[in-house]
Amino acid sequence: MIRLHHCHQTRSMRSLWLLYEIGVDFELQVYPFDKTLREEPYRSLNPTGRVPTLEIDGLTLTESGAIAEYLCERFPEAGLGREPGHNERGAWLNWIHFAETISQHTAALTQQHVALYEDHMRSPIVMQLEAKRLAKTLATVETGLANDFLLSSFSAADVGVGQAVYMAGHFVKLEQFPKLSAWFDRITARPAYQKALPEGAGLYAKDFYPPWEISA
Ligand SMILES: N[C@@H](CCC(=O)N[C@@H](CS)C(=O)NCC(=O)O)C(=O)O
Repeated sequence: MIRLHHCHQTRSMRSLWLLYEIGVDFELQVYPFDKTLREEPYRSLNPTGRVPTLEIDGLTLTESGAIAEYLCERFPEAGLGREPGHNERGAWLNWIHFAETISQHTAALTQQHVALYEDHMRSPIVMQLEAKRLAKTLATVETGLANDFLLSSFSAADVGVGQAVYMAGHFVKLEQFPKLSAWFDRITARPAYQKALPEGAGLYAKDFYPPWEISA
């Protein structure tokens, strides 16, 4: 049994997209992005109260990078991993975990723009700084894109970084990065990505949150 615990438009979308790419059967448990994650029964499963959580092979995995590595090793026939000894192994691992470098800034911006809903709680300086630092991570993707994909062919690295860029696009305009934008359009046209999108409301009420604005 494989069971993914998921909230729409969060890092667990990375694991969901990857499971759809692999094409394996799994159960999906969707939660609202609220205190439900910090209460029972979810708290017993993931005491930190975060998503994703993946139950697989009697294990409980709670880190999206570890989940990507585990799933690619467990289902090598999907061809989305790069096994030890492969000439792209190091680059694959680095991109898988670079998704988190992107997402730490998106998480800070989500806290500022979405979670802290009263203006006096927010900091324009933090918003601007985090948006600049987020843009810098996207510039790294822009320069790292030598091919149609992050590596010589589509892999879990595109899923992890692609999902991080999807969230980042709520705070930084992607159009300023032409190679990244073309790659993002390419990978998000995939049916597995489309299936991982929320049907209704997700975490973000708006498509874009300008960093310099405090809402009225
Ligand atoms: N390093 C973890 C981070 C997981 C994480 O922080 N997820 C966020 C959603 S994007 C979350 O569940 N936040 C809930 C909270 O902070 O209360 C991973 O990559 O899976």
